[in-house]
Amino acid sequence: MLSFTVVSLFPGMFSSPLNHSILKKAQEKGLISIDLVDLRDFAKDRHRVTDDYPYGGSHGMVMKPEPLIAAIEHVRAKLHHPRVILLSPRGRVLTQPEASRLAQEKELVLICGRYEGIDERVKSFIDDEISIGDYTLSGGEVAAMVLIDALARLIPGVLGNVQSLDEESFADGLLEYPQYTRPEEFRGMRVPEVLLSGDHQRVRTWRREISLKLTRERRPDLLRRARLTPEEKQRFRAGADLYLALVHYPVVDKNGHVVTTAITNMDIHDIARAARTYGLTRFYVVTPVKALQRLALKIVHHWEKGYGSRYNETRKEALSLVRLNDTLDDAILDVERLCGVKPRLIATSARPGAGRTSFAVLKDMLIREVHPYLLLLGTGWGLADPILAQADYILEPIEGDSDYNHLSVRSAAAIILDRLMGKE
Ligand code: 9D3
Repeated sequence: MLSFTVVSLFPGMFSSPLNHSILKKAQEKGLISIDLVDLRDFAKDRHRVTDDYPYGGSHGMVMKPEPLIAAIEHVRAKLHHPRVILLSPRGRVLTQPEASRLAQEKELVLICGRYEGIDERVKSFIDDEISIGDYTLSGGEVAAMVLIDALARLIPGVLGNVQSLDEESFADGLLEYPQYTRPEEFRGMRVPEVLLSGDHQRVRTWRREISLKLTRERRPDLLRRARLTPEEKQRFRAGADLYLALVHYPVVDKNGHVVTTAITNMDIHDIARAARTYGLTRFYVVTPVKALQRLALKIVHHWEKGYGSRYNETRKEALSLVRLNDTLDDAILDVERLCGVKPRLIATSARPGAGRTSFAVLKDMLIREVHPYLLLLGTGWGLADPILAQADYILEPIEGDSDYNHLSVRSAAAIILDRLMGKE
């Protein structure tokens, strides 16, 4: 039995979500209980005020401490050893492991804030602060409902025996495989043959494979923490931390002037195939020129969705890594969105210079550090100075034993990827 006590200015918001389906049944079965406490009842002044202007001035209002503390003390006195949680954008972000831990508790008190925040002194009366993610809500109520829902389904008996399955699929940390039900054919789309085969081993293998691919593509951050077999690690985890960007602006021409270069078909194809070969999951093509973006999209679309996808499956697999971006910052943001942290930038340059990082040192970092890196390749005569200045590392140049040093960006990409990600 897990008892929730919710303190809120809007207890009425909870009635509908808590009185349907699983949460309703869980309460009926006595597996969870939810008590709603109206914060307004603890505002003891004549006008029952719960908010006030912020000291120091700013927009919006702040929740006064007195009613909140009165409510917390009231519910603490009625319970045994509750854990008092404030729902707050500043809290630890709720995850499945965090939900599992909290579901072990017997009594949870959930404090829902409103307005622009609560008086800081209330924090010393609470045990924990939880957020449900990096976006802004209007108050803690919806977050409290999310928390209740996530915890309730972990209480034995709430889901019946499907429970174990639910935990299992999250426990290995992968995204779920696609599901189908009848009919076998819907508007020309057939249920994959393997699911009709009755061969359970084949079904398991197929589902696992799709989960792994989907996770690599959409949530590489999960993949790094997922439980994989050694063989799966080899195939899916290697290289998940290196990303590649081919920059068409700002780069320099042979006179050192900053220019925008044109996209070339062959660069996109060859570098995408190299990226896929070395286990990368994204290849960003950066150009501010919309017409060139459209051209590149046409190429990618032909091979991904059009005739080319049927003509050449492996080409399709490589080009699925390609993403088009207006600016390098957009590519950086996309890596950050995927991984949860900003990538470190590795610039490349054909010119030697002070403070260049060697391939050996960088390779070592890539193996050791659980952190994304974005490798920047310049077209034309190379990346412009502002980008070199922005980079965390500048890779040493590739040099042959000659006085000629004019590799194409495609060749350089392949050599760099092999030196950083290739098997010995
Ligand atoms: C000016 C800064 N704002 C913080 C992002 C002020 C602010 C906005 C909205 C403070 C609180 C709120 C209300 N949000 C919650 O109470 C809340 C919340 C959320 O907004 N996002 C994710 N999880 C949560 S848990 C509680």
